[in-house]
Amino acid sequence: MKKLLTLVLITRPNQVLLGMKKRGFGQGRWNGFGGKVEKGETILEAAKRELFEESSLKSDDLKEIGLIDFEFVGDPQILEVHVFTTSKFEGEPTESSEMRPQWFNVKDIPFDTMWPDDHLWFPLFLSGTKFKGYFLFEGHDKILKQTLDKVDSL
Ligand code: 6OG
Repeated sequence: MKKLLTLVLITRPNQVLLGMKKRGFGQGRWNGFGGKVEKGETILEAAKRELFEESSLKSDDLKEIGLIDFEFVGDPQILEVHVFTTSKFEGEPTESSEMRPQWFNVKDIPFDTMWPDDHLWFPLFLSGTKFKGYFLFEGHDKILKQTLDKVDSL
């Protein structure tokens, strides 16, 4: 059983935009913008929609850079997260009911307040390297197993 999700990371020179998740899955953690792919939309359409809903930003330039499968002990559902990035966007980051956006210098990314997988693959994202990963979680804080590979295409 797989559930498709999106995650969008917006950049500008030496900075990345993250949102503080205010409710739901991942509450209290900084993350990119995204959510579930709905029936009748493509993964890219979902990525754009969630980006706009959560940050008020629009982009027609999202590039897929990563694909990560997350499994949680005791849960048969695998989360298949499609990670996109762009530096071309329109609008001003605006707080939504889900997310409070904030720019971070790439040297000051708040990994302590993010999902524990992020510090492993962010260096690949930040260097423009495409990647595929798998993380098995016990609860929301502990990674039991992981794979992470650079790929030429997703
Ligand atoms: P909603 O359920 O709120 O979308 N997501 C994760 N992101 C990271 N960095 N690490 C994880 O490790 C994640 N699990 C899920 C995908 C959830 C949002 O959170 C992302 C979606 O953007 C377990 O609709």
